[in-house]
Amino acid sequence: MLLSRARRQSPRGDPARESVDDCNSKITKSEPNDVTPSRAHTHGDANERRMLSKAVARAMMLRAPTDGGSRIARMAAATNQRRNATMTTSCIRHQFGDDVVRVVDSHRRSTMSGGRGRVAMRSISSSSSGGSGVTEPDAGAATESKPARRKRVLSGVQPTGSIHLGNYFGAIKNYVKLQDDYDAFYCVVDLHAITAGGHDPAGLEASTKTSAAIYLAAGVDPDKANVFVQSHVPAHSELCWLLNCVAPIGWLEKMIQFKEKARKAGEEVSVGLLDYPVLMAADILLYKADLVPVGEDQRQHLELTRDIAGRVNSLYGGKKWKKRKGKAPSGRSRGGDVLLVPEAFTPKEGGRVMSLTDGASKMSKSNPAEGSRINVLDTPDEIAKKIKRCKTDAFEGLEFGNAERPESQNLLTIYQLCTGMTQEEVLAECGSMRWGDFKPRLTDAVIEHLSPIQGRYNEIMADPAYLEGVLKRGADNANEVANITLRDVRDALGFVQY
Ligand code: AQP
Repeated sequence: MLLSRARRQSPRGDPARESVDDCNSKITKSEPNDVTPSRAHTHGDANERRMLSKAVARAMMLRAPTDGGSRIARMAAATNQRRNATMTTSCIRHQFGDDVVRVVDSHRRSTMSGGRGRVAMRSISSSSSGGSGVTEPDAGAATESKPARRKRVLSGVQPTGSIHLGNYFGAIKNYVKLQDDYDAFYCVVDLHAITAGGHDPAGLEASTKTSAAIYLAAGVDPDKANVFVQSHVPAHSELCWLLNCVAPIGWLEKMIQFKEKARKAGEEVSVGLLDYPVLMAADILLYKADLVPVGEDQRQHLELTRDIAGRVNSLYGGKKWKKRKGKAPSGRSRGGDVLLVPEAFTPKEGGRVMSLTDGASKMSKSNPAEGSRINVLDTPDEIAKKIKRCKTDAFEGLEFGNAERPESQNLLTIYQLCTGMTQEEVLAECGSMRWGDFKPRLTDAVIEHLSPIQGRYNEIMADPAYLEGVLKRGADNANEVANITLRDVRDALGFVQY
């Protein structure tokens, strides 16, 4: 994992010690002492935390530099063990990487199975350690102590109004799927929300909190993923500026979303709207995201991100960077790519949920017609009314894949997504139905799918301290990762840094 690698190589003092201190202070900042049951569930009980922290200390000892000798490593580990009575698994993952989490898990398993927490160990060469006693796990305990970097995913929704089924199926639902296998960063992109110009400040504030709460209610787990607000990580704005000076304006003027929105905004169109894809590129590139879950509508922006990253790499990376010799601030040697070129991930179904009033345009927050979308927080009555009035056609039966029937395609797809059925199952059940029979069925399916999300949403919104804690913790982790990239970009571009 990038973060742990970078931290280990940090030129600033003892990196392992520093990481733990940072993590500790984060936890004391963002986790109040009066842990509510839901928070206790999220963060584990005190015993578990103590076990984890012992294992972290052990893992750190295994990782301690071999040139300092085992005594120093053991002392550092013992000190850190005391300091870390409150470390959580996600904190360990972010600070030390997956390999340490694996050692921790292994330690925990051995403790739980009645042992004294002993992980099978073998000595490493005393010639390299400068003495005996510095150990590392054997194949049974941590053979995977040098795994590949855990892949990272980043995505976000802008808080410009109510999150609708398009945002939910096109983006948020995939956040939940990806959080188990990826190092996940999910932000509420509030800086994007003001690009239309003349926004309502109270609305932005409310929508930012609502959007974050919907992420969590939909199943994003703050113990697995970092959930944060984009503007809480200033590196987004700074990297955007640096990329602005790299991206040719012609690239931005070609963006379809800009052209469409600029046409609507007329003379009032803001510079921010034109610059939106550069800010999006900064969002993604800061985290060295391997994968970006987006709906179809954002794929062009993702392509632009790839182009911008490539341009930075070719203008400032490679030999030019290497020639300046020495190390970048992250500890890596100068040279090679400055930024990682990401991949888009668009789900097969749900990548493009269409408007209820026009099956040929996408469901969108900015459509002035409220009846064109179903919001995740709509009441059953609102959902029923919207579906009752939605556009249909005069064809017999219902079908997928007929270009002349975009409404049939869209409404069947929403049904499929809400029920979890396959296309074949949907067709078998509904293919011969008339609209009048299908609409109530679709209404029930949407209400049933959204009702548990709405229940969890209400609980989260009733506990503002919890939401604040999640967002602060997420921002702390995000700042740490983002600043590593930003400092390297500044370095590659020749900015003086102390
Ligand atoms: N209709 C859609 N179908 C599938 N995915 C969609 N997304 C948006 N609309 C659909 C995906 O949701 C994520 C967040 O989008 P956003 O809020 O950042 O902005 P957007 O793409 O511009 O979406 P909206 O809701 O339609 O906003 P407005 O009206 O302001 O344009 C993205 O991953 C997007 O692909």
